[in-house]
Amino acid sequence: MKASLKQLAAADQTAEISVIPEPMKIQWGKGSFLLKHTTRIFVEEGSPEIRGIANYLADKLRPATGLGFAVHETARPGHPADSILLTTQNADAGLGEEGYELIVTKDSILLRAPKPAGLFRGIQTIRQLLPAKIESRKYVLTAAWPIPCVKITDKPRYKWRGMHLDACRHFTPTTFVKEFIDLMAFYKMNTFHWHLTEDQGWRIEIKKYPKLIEQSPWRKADDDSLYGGYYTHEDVREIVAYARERFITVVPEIEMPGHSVAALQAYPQLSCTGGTFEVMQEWGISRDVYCAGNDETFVFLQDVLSEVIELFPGPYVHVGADECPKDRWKECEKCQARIKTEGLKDEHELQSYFIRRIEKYLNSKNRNLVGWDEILEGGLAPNATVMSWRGTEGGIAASKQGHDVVMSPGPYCYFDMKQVDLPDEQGHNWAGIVSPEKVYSYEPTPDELTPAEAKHILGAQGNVWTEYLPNSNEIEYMILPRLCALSEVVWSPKEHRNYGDFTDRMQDHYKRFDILGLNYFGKQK
Ligand code: TNX
Repeated sequence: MKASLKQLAAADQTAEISVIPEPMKIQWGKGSFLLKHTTRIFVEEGSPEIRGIANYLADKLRPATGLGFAVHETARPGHPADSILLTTQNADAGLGEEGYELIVTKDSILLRAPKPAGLFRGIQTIRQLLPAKIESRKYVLTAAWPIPCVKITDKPRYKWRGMHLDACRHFTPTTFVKEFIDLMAFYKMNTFHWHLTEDQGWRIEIKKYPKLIEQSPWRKADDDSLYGGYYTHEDVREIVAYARERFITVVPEIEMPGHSVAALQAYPQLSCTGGTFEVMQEWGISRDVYCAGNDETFVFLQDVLSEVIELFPGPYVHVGADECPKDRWKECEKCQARIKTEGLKDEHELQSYFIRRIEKYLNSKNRNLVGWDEILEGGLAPNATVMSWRGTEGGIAASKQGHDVVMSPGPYCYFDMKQVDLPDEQGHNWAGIVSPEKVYSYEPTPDELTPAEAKHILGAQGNVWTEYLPNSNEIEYMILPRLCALSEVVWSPKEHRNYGDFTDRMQDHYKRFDILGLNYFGKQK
C-alpha cells in the first residue's frame, strides 16, 4: 500500500501536510517558507484575471496574519526572494484547464498553471499548507506563518466535480449560497447545481411571468402565514459572479414536466386539469404536472428558459425530468391528441417528446440539456447529458449510447441521508445511510465500460435535498465532511485513495471548521 501523506512527511522530517483533495504528486523539501510583513505577491503583467486571483489570495491571508501582501505586476519570469509569484508563463500545458504546479522553497513560492483556473485551484493548496489558524477572520498573534517546502504537481481526475443544492424545499438565502460556494472552492469543486423550482416553491424571478414571484415562492406554513422567498435577477447575477470568481460554473435547474406545482398554482392553464392548485406544503410527488399537449406550456417554458439563459452564462441547463407521474397525461385529451399526431407509443414517449422539444430550444441557444436519468425512458434527446441518481444503471446505459453522464447515485452521493445509524442523527430521507467512508469509497467510472464509453463519465456530484434541512446549520452538518470525501473521489488519482489517511488529514480541516464556526458531522458538542 502507498505510504500516507503523514508517513511521508514524518520520514522526511518535514511538517505534516493535510491537503484535501490529495494532490497528484508531492515531492518533499526541507524547511519552510515564512510569510512576513515584507512578503509580496507578484502576478504576470497585463492580466486582470490573475490580478483578481492574487487579490483573492491576499484577502484570505490578511485577516489572520495582519500582514499587507501588496500585489505587484512583473514583466520578468523570475521573482525576487520573499515573494509569491502567480504566473501562466512557462507552465506545462499538459496540466490542462485546472492543473497547477506549486514550488515552495525557503526563499519564495512559485505557483504556475497554464490557465487562471489552475492558479485558483493552487491557491487552495497554499491555504491548506498554512496552519489551520490562517482561517481566522480575526488577527492571530503567532510566532510564524510557515508554508512547508514542497513541490506539488496537480490536476483533477474528472472535469465535473459537482455539488447540488435544493433551494426550494426551504429557501436558501444568498449569504449561505455564497458560503456553500466557498466550501466548494476550498475543496476544488467546480460545478454548482442550483435547484431552483419545485412543487413547494419557485425561487427565481422571471420578469415575463410576475406571478412566479408574487405567488409561486410562497406556501402556507402551519400557522397560515406565508413561508418562502426567491432570488431576484440581481441576486442571481451576484451569485453567478461570485461563483465565476472562484472558477465554479453554475448549472441552474428548472424542473419539468413534473415537480412544478408552484408554477401551476400561478398559471393553472398550463396543467392538464386547469387547477386549482396550492403551492405544496407537503413533501412527495404530485400527479399534477405541465400539460404536454398544450403548446402554451412550451411557450411559457421557453420564455422562462430564455431569461434563465441570459442570467447563467454556463454551458448547461438542467431541466429536471425526474419523478413525473403520467396519470394526468393518460386522462388528458390534449396529451392524447399529441401522442397521436406525433406517432408516439405511450406517455413515456410523450415525456421524451417534451424533453426533445426543450432540448431543441436550448441547443438553438448554444446550451446543453442535462436531465435526471428518467430522460432515458421513452428515448434520450439527441445531445442530452444524463445525471444518474437512481443507482448507476442510467449512467451506464447513457454512456453506452454515447451520451455524457454525471454520476450521482443515491447510495453514495445523497447528502440528505443519515451519516450513521443513530435514531437522532440528522437527515430523514429514505432508509439509507451514506457514511463519509461510503462516499469516499465511490468509484464514478463503472468497471463494465469500455475506455471509449468511460470518456463520457464527466464526473460525480453530491446532492443536498433539503426537505428536512431547514437552515444553513443543518446543511453544513450534512455536507461536512462528505463534500471533502467526494472532492478526493473526483480530483485525486484513484490509486492514492486511503480512507485512514483521509480521516487523519481531516483533523486539520475540523480545526478550520471550528475556527470558521461551521457545523459538521462528528463535531464535539
Ligand atoms: C428524489 S433525486 C428527488 C427529489 C427529492 C429526493 C429526496 C431526484 C432527482 N428527485 O425531488 O428531494 O428524492 O427525497
